[in-house]
Formats: sequence, structure tokens, C-alpha cells
Amino acid sequence: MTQIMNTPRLKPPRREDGRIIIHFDYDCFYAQVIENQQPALKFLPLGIKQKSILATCNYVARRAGVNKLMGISDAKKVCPELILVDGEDLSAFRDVSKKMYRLLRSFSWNRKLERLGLDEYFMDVTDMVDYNVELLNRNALDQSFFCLSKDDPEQGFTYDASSVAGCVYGSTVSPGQDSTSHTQYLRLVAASHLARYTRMQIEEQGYTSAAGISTNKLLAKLVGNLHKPRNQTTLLAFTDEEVWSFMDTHQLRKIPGIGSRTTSILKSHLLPPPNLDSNDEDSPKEALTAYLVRTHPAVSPSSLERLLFAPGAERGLGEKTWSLLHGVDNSAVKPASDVPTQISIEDTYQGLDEPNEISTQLKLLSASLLRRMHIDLVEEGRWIAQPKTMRLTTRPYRRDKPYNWNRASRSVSLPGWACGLGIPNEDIALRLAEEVLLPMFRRLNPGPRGWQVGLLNVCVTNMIIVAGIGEGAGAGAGGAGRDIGDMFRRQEDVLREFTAYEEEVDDEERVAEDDGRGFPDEVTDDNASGKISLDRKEEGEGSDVEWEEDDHDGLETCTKCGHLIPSFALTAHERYHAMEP
Ligand code: TTP
Ligand code: MG
Repeated sequence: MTQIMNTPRLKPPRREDGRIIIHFDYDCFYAQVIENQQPALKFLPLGIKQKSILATCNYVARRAGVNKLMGISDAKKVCPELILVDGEDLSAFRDVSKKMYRLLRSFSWNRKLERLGLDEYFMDVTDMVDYNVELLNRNALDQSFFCLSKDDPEQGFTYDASSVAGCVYGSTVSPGQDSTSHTQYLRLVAASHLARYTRMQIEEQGYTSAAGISTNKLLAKLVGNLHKPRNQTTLLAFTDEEVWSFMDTHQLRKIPGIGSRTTSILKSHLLPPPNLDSNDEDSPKEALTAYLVRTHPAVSPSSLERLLFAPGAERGLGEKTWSLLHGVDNSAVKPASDVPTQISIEDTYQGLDEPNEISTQLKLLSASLLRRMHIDLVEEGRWIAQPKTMRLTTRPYRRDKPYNWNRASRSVSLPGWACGLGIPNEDIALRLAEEVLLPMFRRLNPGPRGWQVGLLNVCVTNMIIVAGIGEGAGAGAGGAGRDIGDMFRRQEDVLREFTAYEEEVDDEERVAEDDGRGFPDEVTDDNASGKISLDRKEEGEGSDVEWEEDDHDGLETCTKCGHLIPSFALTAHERYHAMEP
């Protein structure tokens, strides 16, 4: 639905449209991974279950009325023939995600490819598009060729540059040759064909996807949602008004970067109080669109700043929210990296209290962590990056308390022997559990017992790229070479990224060196100082637009429904609750 434009009361934020960005999102990702393992399932309704909920389901099941995040019993009622496969072990999903990431990266020239969660990617294709638009013969647009390599003019594909590939949102008539928007139109058209070509290459690996094409990450992600599955949408919006009109149709909570706190504050200020006599609880939720907030007489960047202020909250939240409402998002697509910011493994328990149980669990977690470290960080028998820090987080089991209640962490330098190659992993895992994790546990939970442990999370972080290897494979068509300066520049980017993620242990000065005797020095003691360490950031309330992948891929408990959800999916999960009737 297109809203009628109001004359702006205030100066709107400045929109940049120099970049072209594609957002890719795999269709029913977990289900596709399982289908590829067992192809017969492709034609049957399939649900991937985690505890009592469906993490996702394939589109056969969706056509039968099953939805993502449905409870298993409801889903079985709607579709009794639904086949359920357990999806609590994320390893297979992570491995496919990594493989697909590498494939996508092989297309990028500038290596600006950012992963969001396990199945979404932003790709900044500005350089490829501008190069190809420059080459166009404007008198024969329908016979164009998209070059995938500057060095090899034959590498590429033919395309019709006079029309968009896939679906379009916005102007259906192409701007005339003389219009100032014409070149921008050609750039978006070229990108739409590149998106389609890339999606086809991914399909050859067995995975269908949806894509959105626009000039920033926010718009590309939102427009890509319009036609799913196995489709793509290009936003043709050349003026501020056209962009606002697209944004206006969205409910506030569906806008990435606007978190649940912001939404509930704005709801309570801008919407009439819900009619308690009415059963229609839904109507106020439905009513809070971006349009309503953007055009509300009381809303301005400064009033938003005042409303959203909270001790410790990010400054500039008002301006940022105001920008997002107008479809303005200048956040960069982060450079591709083979190296995750951190790797963590965790499990939840209903009150572990026996030293033996703790020791067994720490050994299991340590073994899984080591396996994951080898999958993610070892290539061709060599480490591409080594973590410097190990962290243990625990929290007691209390049904009546919020998830993060009394969550506490300690961090130590990871001993060098943990990255030994040629030593059996089981031996290293055992030693890590006994010599590093157990002492940390004891510091976090003094006393002989009575800890009632509800969570153990073991994490390695502070990755240091091993010089000469960190570039990774697949620089691809026109990709970067092995220039050492380039490598260090990229290394700097990657490290900057880590710093942004780290809340507790990124302070190099606090990280004591391994003493060489195999036992690391302690570097932080959050619990002792009374500070409770929170790993999870509230979506939308942090710095900049919150696109960051949190590589902490353990399961977290949803505070609304109590289900365990992978951390990276928690934000999307909360959005489903926000949309619930
Ligand atoms: P999504 O991209 O949200 O879902 P999807 O890929 O399954 O389906 P769609 O075709 O609509 O894109 O999430 C990617 C994967 O993350 C999904 O396959 C399962 C997992 N996930 C959870 O485990 N819990 C959640 O709450 C959400 C939202 C996703
Ligand atoms: Mg998906």
C-alpha cells in the first residue's frame, strides 16, 4: 500500500545512492540442507525441529499451512504427514553456510561480502556494476554482456540491459534516456542480472534463494522479502519520496536496526492506549507503521533522541532511527573474512550440582569447541587464524529469572598447546577442560557445590590471523592478489571488526601472556567485580545499524516463549513474536 506523501516538516536525512547492494537469503535454509542430504524429502512436507518448536519448514509444508516457529503439536495438527528432522546440532548448517559464503565471495571484486546469521549475505557490487554500465552500448541494450573479470573479457554472461531481471518494486516504467535517473536505472538493472546469475550458480550447488537489490543494506534486505522463495526483487526508487513510500508500508518492528525497546517506547507515546474492553489486541500493533512515526507531528530526530534515551544507551539513536524511517542506511558492507569473530559452544542444564557432572560437561564442550575450531580455522593442515583468548560463562538455573540473570564470565589467554596440530584433539580437549576450564569454573563458582548450573558456554575469541594465510581461497574473478600490503590492510579490517564485537576481553593490555608453562594467567574476573557480563546485544539498540553477525552460535532461551533459539536467529525470532496476533 502506498501512502500519500506529506510535505516534510523537517529536513529529511540525506540519502546516498552511489552504492549498489544485493542481499541474498536462502530459502528455508535448514530444511534445504537436510533435503540435500536426503533428496527424497524435497517433495514431502519437512519440518526441522529444535526441542518443541519448528526452526523452519520447507515450502511443501508451508503450502500445507505449516509455518516457521510453529509448535510441533500445532504443526502436526495442521499437517499430520509432516516429517520431522532434529536440527539442534548446527554443524551441518554451519558447514553449508561456509561453503556458500565462499562461492559468493568468488564473484566479488572488492570482497565486500558480509554474512548475517547463517543464511543471509550482503554483497556490495558497486564496482562490478559501474564497470559494466560504463561498457554498455546504449543503442543495443538488449544485447549486453556482463563481465565478471576485468582481466578476462570473455568471463561473464549475456543479458538484456533494457529490463530488470526478476520482480520490481516501484516505478514500472523505465526512466527515459534523457532523464537523470537513467544511469541509476541501468545500474540497478545490471545488478539485478548479476543477482540472478549468482543465484543460478548457487542453485547448481543445490540451494535456492531470494535476493533484494537496492542502494543500501536496509533497502536491499527489505525489498528482497517481497518475493520469496526462489525469486528476487529490485527496488526502483529514484527520489526521496519513492524511497519513503516504500519504507512507509513497513511495520516499525520489521525494520532492521529498530529494536523492540524502540518500538515499545514509540508505541506507548504515539498510539492511543489499547482499548481494554476490546478483544482486538492486535489493532494498535498493526497501526504502528514507519509512515505513522515518520509523519507524526511530535516526531523529530531530537524528540526521538529524548524519548529513546536511557542510561548507557547509544548516543545518536534518535538520528539513526529517523534515518532508518526514511530508508537511509549508510552502514558499509563489511569485508569478507574467512575468520569468525569468535567461536562458542554452549549447553543449558536444569541445575548441575555435582563436580563430576561439571567436569563431564566441560570435557564435552571442550571437545565440540575444538572440533569447531578445526573446521573454521584450519585449512590445508594449517591454522588461518588462532584465538588468543578463552572465555567461560556460567549462570545458575532459575526458572523464574530472565535468561541472563547472574550470568558471569572469566577469560584467560588460550595456551599455545591448544592450537597444536598432530596431537589428537581428544587429548587437547581433555587438557583444556582440566587445566583451563575447570579452574575458571571454580573461580566463577566458589564453594564445594550448590551452584545449580543452568548454562555453560565455552568460547574462543581475539582471533589473530596467521600471516601469509589469512587471505583465503577464491579471490575469484578479478579478485585481490596476494599483495602483502593488501593483506595487512584486510587484517586490520578484520581485527577492527573483532574489537567491535568484544565487550569484555578486547582490551589487549588486560590480556596477560601465556606463561609458557601451559597454564594461562587470568585476565578478567567479571563476577568478582560484581559486574555481570552480557554476551548478547539488544538488537537495534547498539552502535550503528545492527547487522553484525554474532558468531556466538549457541542456543538462547526466548524470554517470550521459552524456546531455545540459535543466538543469531533470536532477533528474527523476536520479530515473529512481534507480528503474532
Ligand atoms: P530464516 O532465513 O529466517 O528462515 P528460512 O531460511 O528457514 O526461511 P525463508 O525461506 O523464509 O528465508 O532463518 C534461517 C535459518 O535460521 C532457518 O532455516 C532456521 C534458523 N532459525 C532458527 O533456528 N530459529 C529462528 O527463530 C529463526 C528465525 C531462524
Ligand atoms: Mg532464509
